Amino acid sequence: MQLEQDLRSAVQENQLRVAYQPLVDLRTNRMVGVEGLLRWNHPVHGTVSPGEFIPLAEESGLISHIGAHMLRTATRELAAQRDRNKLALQLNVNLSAHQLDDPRLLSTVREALAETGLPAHRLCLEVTESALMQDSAAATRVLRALRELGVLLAIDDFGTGYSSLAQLHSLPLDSLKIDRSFVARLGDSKDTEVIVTSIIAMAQAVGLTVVAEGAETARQLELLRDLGCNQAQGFYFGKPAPIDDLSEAVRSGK
Ligand code: G
Ligand code: G
Ligand code: MN
Ligand code: NA
Repeated sequence: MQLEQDLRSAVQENQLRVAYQPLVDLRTNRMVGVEGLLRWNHPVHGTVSPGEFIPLAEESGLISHIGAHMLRTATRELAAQRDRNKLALQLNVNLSAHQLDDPRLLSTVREALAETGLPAHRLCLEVTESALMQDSAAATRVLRALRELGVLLAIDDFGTGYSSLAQLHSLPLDSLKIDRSFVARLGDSKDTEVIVTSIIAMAQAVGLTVVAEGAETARQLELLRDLGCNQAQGFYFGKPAPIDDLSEAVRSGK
């Protein structure tokens, strides 16, 4: 398949870039971190979404190569940003289910940190609920090993799968990201507000930092703040953008 061929050369040709989206602390209104999101500038098709090419990378076995490239690029860019602007931001990077199965993952993470000097506790790896549920015993082992490197771990898209917080409690997690489908309905649906309230309460009771994804309106942020949500991310604060746009990307919430 042509797109798969193209993906093989994309890393070499430097067509894969990382866009960064701010993570904002809801008490201080300050940017505390960024999530790095892959972007592919395809020479013919233009920007191809990771929603399209990550599955392709997984099917073709290119994911560990691309994942390593992503980690190296994002840690390098963030470490440079840190030196330039004296900003000690957290960097979040997504991992797919296949990457959790990859025996090279640990050394890839260790090397990216060593090469760039980014402190381990500034890197947060995001895994989805569904990735964890595929083989939870194996996933738990990998997460524990990553935790031993000193990196933080987040569960992403929470609420879209079928895991319970009781199951999550046995995993070495630091934060929980509420899926944006819930945030989108905040303010319109009382049921959603009840669900989000209980997710926040349960997650915080087991010591997790709670992050709301996909916050687009001041109203949603006001509700999230009232519910005690710790951090938020979304178009309201900024769209994913190149690293150099970061300082301008954040608009303070009310
Ligand atoms: O940025 P966008 O909304 O297009 O992302 C679509 C999906 O691709 C999201 O689920 C996001 O988590 C995923 N994604 C973005 N960057 C990466 C990456 O570097 N690795 C993996 N595994 N998934 C990514
Ligand atoms: O699955 P994950 O949460 O990693 O995916 C992140 C994706 O969510 C990115 O592709 C990003 O473009 C998208 N995203 C970030 N903020 C918003 C938002 O406020 N609204 C919507 N609709 N999508 C968002
Ligand atoms: Mn994510
Ligand atoms: Na998510």
